[in-house]
Amino acid sequence: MTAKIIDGKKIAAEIRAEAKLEADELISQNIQPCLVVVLVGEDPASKAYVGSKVKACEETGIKSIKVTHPAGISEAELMSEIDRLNADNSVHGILVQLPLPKHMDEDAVTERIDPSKDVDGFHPVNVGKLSIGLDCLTPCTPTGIPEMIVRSGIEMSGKHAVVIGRSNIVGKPMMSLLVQKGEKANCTVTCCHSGTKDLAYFTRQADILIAAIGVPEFVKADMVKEGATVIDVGINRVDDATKPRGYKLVGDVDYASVEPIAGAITPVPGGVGPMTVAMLMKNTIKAARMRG
Ligand code: L34
Repeated sequence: MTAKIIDGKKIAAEIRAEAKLEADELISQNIQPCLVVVLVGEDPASKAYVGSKVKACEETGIKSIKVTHPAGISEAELMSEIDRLNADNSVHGILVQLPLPKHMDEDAVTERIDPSKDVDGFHPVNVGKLSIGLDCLTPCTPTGIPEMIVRSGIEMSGKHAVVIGRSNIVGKPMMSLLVQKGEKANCTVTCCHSGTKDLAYFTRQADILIAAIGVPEFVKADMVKEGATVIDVGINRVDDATKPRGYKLVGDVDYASVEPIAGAITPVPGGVGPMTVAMLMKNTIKAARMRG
């Protein structure tokens, strides 16, 4: 059996097209959706991701403002910038690209953003709302995952979803989303992490296996049940002298060995990454609607 390849790039393009229609509608009501992306420092991966976000905004009709700061900016300066953006009624979404330089407290910065402009869904108010099933802004990466599964014709309701990883950005919000009622959720959910004993015992029971560990090619064929849907959240840059950029991107799943066993699988690149950016467009539109 060969797996169905879940084409994140294609599904992301569909979602951006939907977001464009919604943006056009808002613009016709004299609301110009506007996202501010704040980039601190020179991390090459962060620069690339922010670049994709700005490009997606252009395509979608969302106004984007990219604010860049040197790595040495003080936390106090960054905080006052966030305060200004919070107070600016023409700004609907604020995203501070992570990771931040070591001298900054990422939690404090995240909490400074007005929850109604928190298009990352990282603010504790949004985390809490998600966990009790209230409508809110939800983190882009995990929010894109049920979208890509369901749009690939795979049912989620009643399935056993196993998430590997418990980060605040992916693992934990993924658990909250999957356990909710609804067509794009309603799963039985297991969370595995570095403290899990006999990890493969759990992962082999997954109908839907979501790998968000941050270890290149961690998930091997013997950890996957035949026919499972495998979602690879990892984006690891691995040195490769044969590539023009000097590195290749690999996921947290050993694609070559897992693909023949899986029922469906997401590639890296071209899987979860582009969906993250597309869901950011949706969140920005949602934030613009909420505020007007
Ligand atoms: N605040 N920080 C904040 N919000 C986020 O949602 C993110 N994330 C993660 C890192 N920091 C963040 C992103 O935007 C990861 N991430 C992200 C965004 C886009 C892509 C990957 C990760 C992406 O477009 N990936 C492409 C390939 C990119 C490449 O060639 O390097 C892909 O096809 O997977």
